[in-house]
Amino acid sequence: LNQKGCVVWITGLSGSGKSTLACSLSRELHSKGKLSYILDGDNLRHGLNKDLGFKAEDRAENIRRVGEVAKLFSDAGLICIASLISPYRKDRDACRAMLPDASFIEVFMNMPLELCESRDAKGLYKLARAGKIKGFTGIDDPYERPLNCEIEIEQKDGVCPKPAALAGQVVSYLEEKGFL
Ligand code: GGZ
Repeated sequence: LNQKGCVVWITGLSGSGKSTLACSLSRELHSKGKLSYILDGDNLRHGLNKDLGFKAEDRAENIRRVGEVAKLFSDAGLICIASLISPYRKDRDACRAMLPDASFIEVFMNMPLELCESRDAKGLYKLARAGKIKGFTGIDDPYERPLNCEIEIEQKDGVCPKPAALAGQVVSYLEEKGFL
């Protein structure tokens, strides 16, 4: 196996398309014969992290654990795709610091809150607006934008790029950096 592992860390608001990009990227890597593994915040909260809530300390612990697991996958030579809101810069930077230079690739889903809220697949924004969920990221809890991420995903002319195109963008980056 001559695969150099790395962590693609996707951060952004709920509904910004993190999980969709993670799936699309994983599929694209699979089709290239590359092993990847998705660590999805929402899924892990049913198992490994089911003891954690959404207070700042709980989110920090959530991100720390996922960072440690991502590091294990990366050490094993896989491309680990972590998809978590990870709203605090210091928590994301702590994960970055765990990994060898250049092998932590931060992808920022820079989507407007209004767009994320308008999607509201699970109706959580609606509940947050009604005060039925307290401390919801983007509503009454902070999201700290990355200051120097490797890849930033934005809308172009009010249109969100297609997941396959976004996955292609990440794949190109990974090729350029010698991870593929
Ligand atoms: C943010 C919340 C909250 C609060 C429940 N704030 O869009 P989803 O539903 O499927 O994914 C969100 C998920 C966030 O988990 P993470 O592990 O990614 O968060 S963090 O990185 O901040 O630890 C959302 C749901 O959980 N959810 N309550 N208060 N998102």
